[in-house]
Amino acid sequence: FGSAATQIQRNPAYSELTSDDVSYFKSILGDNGVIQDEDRITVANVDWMGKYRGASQLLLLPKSSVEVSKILSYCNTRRLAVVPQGGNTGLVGGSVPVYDEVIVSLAGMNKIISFDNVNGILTCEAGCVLENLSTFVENEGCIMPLDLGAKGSCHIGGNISTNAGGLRFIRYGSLHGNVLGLEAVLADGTILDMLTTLRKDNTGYDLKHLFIGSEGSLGVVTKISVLTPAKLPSTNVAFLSCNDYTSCQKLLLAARRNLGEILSAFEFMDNNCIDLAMRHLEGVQNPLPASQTKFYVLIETTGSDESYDKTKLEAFLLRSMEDGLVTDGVIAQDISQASNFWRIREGISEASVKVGAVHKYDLSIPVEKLYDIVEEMRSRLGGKAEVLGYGHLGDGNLHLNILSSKYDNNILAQIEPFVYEWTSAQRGSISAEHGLGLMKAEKIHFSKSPEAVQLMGSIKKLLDPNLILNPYKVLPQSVL
Ligand code: FAD
Ligand code: 2HG
Ligand code: ZN
Repeated sequence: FGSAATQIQRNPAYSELTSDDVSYFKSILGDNGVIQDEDRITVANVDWMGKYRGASQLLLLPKSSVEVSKILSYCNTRRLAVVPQGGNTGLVGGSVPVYDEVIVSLAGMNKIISFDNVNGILTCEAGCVLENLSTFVENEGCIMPLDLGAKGSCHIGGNISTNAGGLRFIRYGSLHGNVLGLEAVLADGTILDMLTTLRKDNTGYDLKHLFIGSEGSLGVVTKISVLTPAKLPSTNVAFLSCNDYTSCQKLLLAARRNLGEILSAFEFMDNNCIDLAMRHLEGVQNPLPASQTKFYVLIETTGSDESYDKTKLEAFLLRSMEDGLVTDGVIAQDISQASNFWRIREGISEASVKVGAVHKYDLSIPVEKLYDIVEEMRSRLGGKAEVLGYGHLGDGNLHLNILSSKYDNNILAQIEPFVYEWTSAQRGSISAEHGLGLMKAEKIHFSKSPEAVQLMGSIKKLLDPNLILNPYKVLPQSVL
């Protein structure tokens, strides 16, 4: 399993599932909430990339926070390990069992609870699919503060548990800012109600933040309330080519200065990404087929005045061409062209898994240095694997994808620990937005001090003393 390969042994402190356990779960969830069907279990045991595979025999589908509470309280007493699962689109092996952990899926908790359209505050259960929430709030004149390629499957609870970034981060910022409140169930079954809908609330420690980005290791998120910005009437998308990485950086600076308040996305990809997308994504067209450049940038603007926004974007592009930052470019003339541009950018992940084996690194690196690691990796691997660089340039977040036809330990040995050491030397982050999961639990020290990791271990042990929640993930075994 490539970088998924873990040397971690099953923790013998965990009990093995018995038929009495299954009977208990049936007594609280009914037969429909207790899944043992092999096909359904197999799907839930394997991650989106087909790279991480667990051996769970049980998938539970609670319908309420009380049911989640009963499940966890029982598992805690019995010492049955649990994996909380949302849409199972995570990219670090966090959402699937490592061994025989019970999978607790939030898919059955998908109700919208309320929408305050004066303040744009949505309250819903954690298992709502992001795209369904987007459709719902758009009908109310708002948008979700985050958007990502996995929107059709990922849950808002999964987004919060990974603190997902995505394509709107540059405009609306992190979920730490947009999530107003949440409800979480602790390992012992305590239901922690922090489901406020207040913009300002400085009463004591803001505990909800512990659950944002903790990847199911501290509790199961069951309900959330989130700010939804107003849906603005004018959106424009441009697809541009740049000859070199320095031009991409200069273009970003120019976009921040000149597009200012209407800039809503600034994404970049190298030409290897475009080649890959053209090879593997059905129905997409290269927006700039004649340009033989190394880099492509997708810029989106969102504002309230169609003609003002368009004029502003056109003037920006003209100036960028005159200044030599952009060699070619096109502004989408209709929705289908705009979605073609986005399909290319959002489809890179999907295309990457079609090659066979993929190693994904999700790095925060100062923008000036961000592409150096892609070039260094290419020269290290010397053609043994395909190296792609793309990501959320506006947020300093690189997605480095290394593709080969099958997993090969020699390739992996060329990549790791080099990629982590390099990132650490730049004081970057080895997990910008995807989390640590199983893949990087033992690598956390590349981005966090020993003291910080120790404190994380203490928090984990305080909230989950029997370590039943998402074992082997997020934190190194040494601090538990
Ligand atoms: P899962 O994959 O099911 O779980 C992820 C983690 O959260 C696991 O550790 C799991 O145990 C935990 N978890 C899930 N639900 C809960 C819950 N209710 N309570 C407690 N813990 C829970 N990520 C980005 O940040 N930005 C992107 O742009 C982006 N684009 C993507 C595009 C594609 C095509 C794909 C496949 C993935 C992408 N991702 C991206 C990664 C992934 O989609 C996100 O991490 C997403 O937030 C995961 O949500 P999920 O519901 O699928 O969670
Ligand atoms: C994206 O920005 C996602 O497309 C996925 O975060 C990145 O697949 C990846 O490496
Ligand atoms: Zn991303």
